Amino acid sequence: MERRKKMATIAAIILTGLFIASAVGIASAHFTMIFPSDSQATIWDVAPEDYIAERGETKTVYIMWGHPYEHISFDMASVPEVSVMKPDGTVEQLTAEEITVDGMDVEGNPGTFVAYKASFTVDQRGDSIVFVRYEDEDQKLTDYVKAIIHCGEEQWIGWDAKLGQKAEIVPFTRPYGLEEGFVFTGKALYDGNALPDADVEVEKYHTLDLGKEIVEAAETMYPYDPPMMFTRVTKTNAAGGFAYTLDEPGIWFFGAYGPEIEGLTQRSVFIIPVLEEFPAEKEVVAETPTAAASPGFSAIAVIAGLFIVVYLVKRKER
Ligand SMILES: [Cu+2]
Repeated sequence: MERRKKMATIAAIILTGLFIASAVGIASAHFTMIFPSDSQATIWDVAPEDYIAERGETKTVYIMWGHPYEHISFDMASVPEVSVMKPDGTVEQLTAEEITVDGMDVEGNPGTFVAYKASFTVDQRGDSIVFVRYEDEDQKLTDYVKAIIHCGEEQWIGWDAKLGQKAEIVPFTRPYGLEEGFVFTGKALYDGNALPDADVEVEKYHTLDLGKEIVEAAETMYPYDPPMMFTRVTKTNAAGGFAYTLDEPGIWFFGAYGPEIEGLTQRSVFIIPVLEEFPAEKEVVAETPTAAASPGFSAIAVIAGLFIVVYLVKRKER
């Protein structure tokens, strides 16, 4: 009896340990982030406009590994392969240069982390697709990531290109000019074929301060499962298609989980910059101060009109 109790206690300790370990590990989804920026000092202030370029501009993209929602960083464990496909379909391989970026670790402490950067010249109008392949043994993931750099008025050429990555998301929705509240639709491919019935994780990036604040709020409001708020999940249908509403402005990540190869899950990732509501609701109200726009005025006008009609009819009758 005594022995059985002891065994049960040991088992409970082991199980608790395993639970804590897994809870830390799966706090939310790791993503390979591609953030364009003018300088390393401003990478974490990434905005949708950073994914827009002028012709002739040199674009530098910073590649980081972490939890975008909580603003948690990890070292990149291997050198990412970085390339760009130009609007005319030509592919250029880029040199990934190792850098260190300031960030916050999984325990909430500040630290510096291994990341990479790469540059290219935007020499064509249209859409250049920056794509990255990154392997992480620790997370047992191979990421195939795409981010679109758009250049030129009405030059909506190239955003839906199929690159032929091992795992790839091809958008159905043009991934720029999107506002908060818009629905993003795309298709997940694996080896060029539709990836059916796959998990698609959806996560929005937060700056450090906002990340801390929102994680705390989620932990207070949903203590039974805060990460359910960090990482949303949808699935692909039989044709590999999926849809999700981008309900807030900012930089969004979609990751579709494919099969495992030599212990590494092959995942396709697509990054989408989302603008604020346009036109902003406040502006509309401010810019239309005429009384005619208010329903109250129209009602008064209708009633006044009726009185005039009744008056004219009565006058005729006399
Ligand atoms: Cu993670």
